[in-house]
Amino acid sequence: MAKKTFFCVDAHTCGNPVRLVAGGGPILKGRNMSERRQNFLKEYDWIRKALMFEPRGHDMMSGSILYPPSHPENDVGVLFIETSGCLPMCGHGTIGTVTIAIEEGLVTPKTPGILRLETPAGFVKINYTQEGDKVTSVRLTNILSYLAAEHITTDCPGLGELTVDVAYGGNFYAIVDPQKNFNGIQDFSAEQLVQYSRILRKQMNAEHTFVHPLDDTIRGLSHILWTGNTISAQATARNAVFYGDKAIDRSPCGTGTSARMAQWYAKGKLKKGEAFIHESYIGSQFTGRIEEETTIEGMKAIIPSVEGWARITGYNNIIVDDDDPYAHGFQV
Ligand code: PYC
Repeated sequence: MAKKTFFCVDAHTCGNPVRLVAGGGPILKGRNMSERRQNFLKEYDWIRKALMFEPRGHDMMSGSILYPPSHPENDVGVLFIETSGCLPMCGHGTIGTVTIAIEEGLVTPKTPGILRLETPAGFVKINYTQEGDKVTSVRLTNILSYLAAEHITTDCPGLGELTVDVAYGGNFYAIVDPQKNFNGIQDFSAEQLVQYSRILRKQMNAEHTFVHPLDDTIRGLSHILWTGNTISAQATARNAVFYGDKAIDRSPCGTGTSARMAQWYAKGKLKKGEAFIHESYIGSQFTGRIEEETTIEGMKAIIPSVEGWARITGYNNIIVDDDDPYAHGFQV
């Protein structure tokens, strides 16, 4: 009978969970985090399922595992685990992971206040601030983000015809702005958004192929970003990001914010340096900015930054015992 113990530090980033596996994670093969992600998916995906799904996790659960960097000038590598799979990049996951790693002394940065991170999607630079032992804010300068497709029309049962854009910010997002048949997320309950998102994602992935032009291991539309009226007068925009099978991100979603800034930039709605205050479904906020203007395969692209905060909620020694019929989690 095999019994494995994982020492986890739990936190939340602006309301969305982050479970950092600080002990018990597997040693992975691969020259970089992208190759290690493939190795994890092939040989160790049961760990993700056990720690993310019920009964040890829940629909919104999301986490990370730290690895030594593959390049000596960097500080650490991060693998993102989630109910939806192993994401190439996760913004709220990064903010939570950095907060935990610094506060708990899991990583010693070469330069205080800066962390050089390797993620499966590429290099991400972190600037963080501290007051005493507490990390008070984390700003990540994300991977290149771009608007991948515009005005895709699809018929969503229950909603009718929708016209959506697809943008990449570390994951591929279908961005559903107000339509002729509805005005935004304020018209729906969270349950309705989840239900429509599932259908829409399946349908769009069946009708179209979304592949990163420089890394074909990053493929498929994984998230749906719905937009709508803001709650706070200070916010630039609000979203409800769907992931996994039942989750609406409680944070404003870092890769979603990056994707949406890339969409706004391509449409001339956001300029380099302007603050983009993105509000989540529950009203928490990230501040985004376009740091650099660039191109990818002839398309307009940006290097965005996203800033937010996280808080540690507890320590968790999680046991996964083979004699438990639900050792590797379940979904209903
Ligand atoms: O913050 O990038 C993000 C994210 C992805 C899925 C949930 N949150």
